[in-house]
This record gives sequence, structure tokens and C-alpha cells, in this order.
Amino acid sequence: MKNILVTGGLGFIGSNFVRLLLEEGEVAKVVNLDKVTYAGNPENLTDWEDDPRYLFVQGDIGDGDLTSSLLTTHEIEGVVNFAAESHVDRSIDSPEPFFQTNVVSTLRLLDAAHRFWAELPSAGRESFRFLHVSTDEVFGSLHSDDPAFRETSAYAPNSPYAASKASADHLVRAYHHTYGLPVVTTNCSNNYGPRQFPEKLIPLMILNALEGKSLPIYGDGGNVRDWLYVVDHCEAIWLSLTMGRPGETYCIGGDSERTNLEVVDSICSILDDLRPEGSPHDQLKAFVQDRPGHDWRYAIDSTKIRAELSWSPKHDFTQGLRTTVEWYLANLSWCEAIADGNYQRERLGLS
Ligand code: NAD
Ligand code: TDX
Repeated sequence: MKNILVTGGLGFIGSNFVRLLLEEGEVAKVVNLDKVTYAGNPENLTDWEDDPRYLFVQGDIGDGDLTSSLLTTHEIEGVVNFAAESHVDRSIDSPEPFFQTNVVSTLRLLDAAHRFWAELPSAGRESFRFLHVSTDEVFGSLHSDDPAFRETSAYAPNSPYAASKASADHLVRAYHHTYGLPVVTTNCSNNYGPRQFPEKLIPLMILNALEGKSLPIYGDGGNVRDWLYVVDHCEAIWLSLTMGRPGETYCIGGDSERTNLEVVDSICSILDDLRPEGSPHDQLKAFVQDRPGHDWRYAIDSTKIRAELSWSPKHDFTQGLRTTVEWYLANLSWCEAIADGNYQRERLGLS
């Protein structure tokens, strides 16, 4: 594929994906359409802004005129849809924006892609792909001894966020079944790594610990997540886009189940090593009120993508977590710009 439209490419996973494409020279052009919500950080890609293969466009995936024009003007061969409201706690406080972007705007993006695809010559229709980036949360929650989620697991979303992502997955499926749009959906477990917005567990704990603030652990900290290093996820997305079978879904996971308490303890011990002046960092742990409807456990069985697309994660959790902590320590100005609210000022014309 030469020309790719990435949506939500200023966010955590999207920006890591754009970097991967440009660094590896995989494509001729990446058009990044991002609304620049609070989670869209222009700094995530400033070092690529002058690259002739990269074009940033500020806009909403729900703007059908804009997406139609981008698809046509740039002769797009593949769409990778990362754009979403992505934080569970925000969806509990205020569900509506999640349904606006993750459902209504995703529907409009699908519609624009379908209209564009339908007009392509037959070879173009054959090779075009729409890849939708989804999550394991659509499958609900596992008990401690349940088998991991796989492609055939029943949908049982529990949070407003998960319900909105499940709705989007169903729309994507319907566009394939009804109109023949060549779609691929990926359902991935929890990501971690550089450039994750510090509202999510791992970056929040790193930054709070560095500042000597308390580390808020929901409930008893026994909830389990299956952690995957973000670059491994990005590689799986690229393989699914270029080699995945249209109409199929692929489950992607890290085979790295950890309780939240284990994750926080690991972060504290890495920081004790790298920043001994704040030791012991685990004295900052605080057990706080649980998240309403908090899913107990997520785990992914990646057998299908491993067998069909020869994908496997390259980073183990211990090393990946240390690399992540080191990235935050080396990029404190990135963190400070978020903390003082300046990270979007220039892009939004406010400075
Ligand atoms: P993020 O919140 O860091 O980034 C989302 C990006 O989308 C931001 O840059 C934001 O500005 C942009 N955006 C939001 N609404 C938009 C709109 N209407 N139009 C255009 N752009 C818009 O999210 P993330 O963690 O990078 O997640 C990316 C995708 O991967 C999401 O779809 C999420 O559901 C999915 N996912 C995330 C994880 C995870 O652990 N973070 C795991 C599995 C799947
Ligand atoms: O302060 C916290 N304390 C805490 O104990 C936060 C922010 C989280 N937690 C717990 C809740 C979860 O069990 O840590 C776990 C991870 O929480 P999040 O980082 O909010 O992620 P999660 O709710 O698991 O959802 C993530 O993975 C799936 C992403 O945010 C989603 O976008 C993705 O789809």
C-alpha cells in the first residue's frame, strides 16, 4: 500500500503507528486526520512534520465532506481508524461524547470509505482495506480461571466506552456483510509504552510517583490486564492491514497478565533503581474507591494472528515496562507540557 489515511494519529497508539510507518519506510504517504481532542498531542509527531511523506490534517472523522475529499485527493488505499474517545473513567462520567465519536462519527467515516471504494476500478476495490482498531473490552470481563478471549467470544461490553466500541465493531461488520467493504477489525488488550496520555494506569503511576503524589489503586488492586507493548500492537495492525483477510477479526494480546498491584509495584521498583532519591516509591500506594462496574480480568488468546499472519510480540513486559519508565524520565518536558496544559497551544493557535 502506498497511501494510507490514519485517523487519531496524534494519540498514543496512532502516533506510534505513524512513526513506525515512516521509520520503516513502509508507505509513500501517511495522511493523519485528528480532531486534536485533549488526547491528541501534536508533540507526538513534531519531529516528522517536515517529512514530505507525512501530512497532518486537523478535523473530525465525522466530517464526511472532509474524509471524502482526503480519500480522493490522496488516492488512499488503506484506512486505519484509531480515532476514538478511549478512557473508561471518562465514559463513566460522561458517556455521550463516546457515542458521538466512537459510533456516529465512525459510521460517517465508514460511509465515506464505502462511497469512495464503490467508485474505484476493480483492482483498487480488490486491494483497498479499512482497518478498525478495537479493544478486548468489547468481550466484557473474565473470571480468574476463564479461558482468554478469542475471535469467537461473545460480545458483552460493560462500560459505556466498551459499549461504544462494540457498537462500532458491529457497524464495521455490517459494512462488510451488506456492502462488501473490505474491512478488518483488530481487538487488542491493554497497551503501554511511550506517549500514552497520563490518565491511563501506567503513565499516571510513573508521573505521580516521580512527583511524590499518591498512587491511586482502585479496589484491592487484584484486577488483571494483559499488557502489550505499543510497538508490538502497531506491527500487528500493519500485518492485519496488509495481509489480513477482509471481513475477519484478529485478537491481539501480550500474554502478559498482571494484577494492577503487580504493575504498580514493578513501576515503583524500577523508579527506586532509576530515581533512588524518592525511594521507596511504593510507600505512595493508596487503595481508593473502586471504578463502578470495574471489569475483573482481560486476557487475549492470539492464536489466530500468530498462525495466519506470523505475528508475535517482540517485547516482554519486564523489559518493555523499564523502557517505558525510561522514556518518561527522558521526556519530562512532554509530561510537563501536558500538566500545564500547553501541549496543544501552538497547534490550536493559542500561543
Ligand atoms: P488516545 O485517546 O490516546 O487517542 C485518540 C486520538 O483520537 C486522539 O489523538 C484524538 O484527538 C483523536 N480523536 C478523538 N476523536 C476524534 C474524532 N472525532 N475525529 C478525529 N480524531 C479524533 O487513544 P489510544 O489509546 O491511542 O487508542 C487508539 C485506539 O485504539 C482507540 O480506538 C482505542 O479504543 C483502541 N485501543 C486502545 C487500547 C489501549 O490500551 N490504549 C487498547 C486496545 C484498543
Ligand atoms: O488511577 C487508576 N487506578 C487504577 O487502579 C487508573 C487510571 C486505573 N486503574 C486500574 C483500572 C484498570 O483495572 O488499572 C487498570 C487499567 O486502567 P486503564 O489504564 O484506565 O485501562 P483500562 O480501563 O483497562 O482500558 C484500557 O485498555 C483497553 C484502555 O484505556 C482502553 O482504551 C483500551 O480499549
